[in-house]
Amino acid sequence: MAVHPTTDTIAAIATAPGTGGIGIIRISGSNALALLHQLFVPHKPRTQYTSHHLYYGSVIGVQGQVLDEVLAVYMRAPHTYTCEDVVELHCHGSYVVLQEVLQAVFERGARPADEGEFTKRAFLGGRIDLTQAEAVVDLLQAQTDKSAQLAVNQLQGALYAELEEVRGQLVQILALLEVAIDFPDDDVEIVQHEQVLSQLRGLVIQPLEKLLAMADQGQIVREGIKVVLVGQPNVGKSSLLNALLNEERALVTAVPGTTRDTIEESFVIRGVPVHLIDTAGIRQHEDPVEALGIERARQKMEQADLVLFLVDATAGMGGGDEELYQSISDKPHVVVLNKADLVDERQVSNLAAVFGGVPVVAISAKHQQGIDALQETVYGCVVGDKAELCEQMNCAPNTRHKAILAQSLAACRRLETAMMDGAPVDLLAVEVQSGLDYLGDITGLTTPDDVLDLVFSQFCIGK
Ligand SMILES: Nc1nc2c(ncn2[C@@H]2O[C@H](COP(=O)(O)OP(=O)(O)OP(=O)(O)O)[C@@H](O)[C@H]2O)c(=O)[nH]1
Ligand SMILES: [Mg+2]
Repeated sequence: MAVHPTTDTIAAIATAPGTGGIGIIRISGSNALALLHQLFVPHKPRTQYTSHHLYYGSVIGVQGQVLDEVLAVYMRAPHTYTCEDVVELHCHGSYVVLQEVLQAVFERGARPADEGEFTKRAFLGGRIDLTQAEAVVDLLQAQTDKSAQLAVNQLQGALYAELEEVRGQLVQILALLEVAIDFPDDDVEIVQHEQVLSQLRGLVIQPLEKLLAMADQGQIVREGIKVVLVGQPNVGKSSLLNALLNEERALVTAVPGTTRDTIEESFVIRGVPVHLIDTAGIRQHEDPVEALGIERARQKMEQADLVLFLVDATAGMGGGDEELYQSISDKPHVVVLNKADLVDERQVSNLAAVFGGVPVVAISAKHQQGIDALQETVYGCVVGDKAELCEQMNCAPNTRHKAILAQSLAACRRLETAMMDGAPVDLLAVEVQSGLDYLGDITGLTTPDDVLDLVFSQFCIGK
């Protein structure tokens, strides 16, 4: 990201690229109002604009030509997105018009905004903390209701509040330790040794562990999981893809070797995006095209978060199945016994018994039977024993937060051990301070500039 003064006036198209009903140019900085006066001719002549009111009029180019008819709004600092004076021009949503209007703004002295610069100014202005700024990116990229909800909660300060709670506890512990350092001879027994330890465990270490678990679940909710359908030709992989998507997406025929290339589609199970990949049936084959498809299937198997291993229940585990199963059995997997409509229950349970301990679901992809149960099993594999956490989670720490949370937790665990070992008080204070500093890095209190640049470079221009 380029280094620019944070005080000059910036402008960008704030709406998505492409043609829309309207497109918005956003201008922020101390010159915004002056620019409005130069650029905009209101329909009813006026010399002043009331903050947060819309005005109808025209935007004019430097030669006085009308570029567009717009609605303009001036928002006076500090009650704006950036905490600075902001002007927005609601233009017609043509890319050409927006570019012309933006150019006219630049010609009057504003400069192009960097990625995320509006949000960065909101952060630097103290309106939001760094976790709230990051939530803006999550919100823009959310793929499901659930991930959007988590991002909104975080935008409203849910993660910040949790971190502040932990920070508050650490500050209290530090204060107690400092009393002991400052008055070593007094009877200020580090007294509340047991009490401090239990405060540390219950109100610092446990909440940090919970936040870390939320980061893992949050990543799943945000990014989803890769599920690969694997099996011999004709076991019904493409039929299952169609059943899960509820549409005839892949070709299904009775000819083994129908699917050659991989087919990727996404759907959602209980708020978790599932990226589902149908592959070529795996067998020894001479056909060079099919062989390429099989090679690709093996690559996808390697990258899978979860493999659905399909077996044709009418054929049972043949030689080819055994070998293929060996190759996926060390990955997280679910065994799917397909074509259960053609066999009786005893055959199903005999076959299921072969896979002791592994989740097995009997389905009929063709007749849409057992699909809900399969979805529940997949969800169970994804969330593991964290189902409750996943349901109650109110925010989702990202990978950056996760790495720092882990360091803060490590410092707190060192503190716990040092306290149990009766280490000197000043040493304990060092660990508390280190735990505190890490938390400050998450919220932006003490975050170095290069990390800030990295965070804001993930934004689009105009946000
Ligand atoms: N009776 C029954 N037939 C099924 C079921 N699932 C799939 N079939 C049939 O089995 C045949 C193969 O199905 P596909 O879905 O094409 O199988 P595939 O595993 O994708 O096969 P390849 O792409 O060749 O590897 C088709 O004739 C399907 O109609 C099922 O649950 N019950
Ligand atoms: Mg197929």
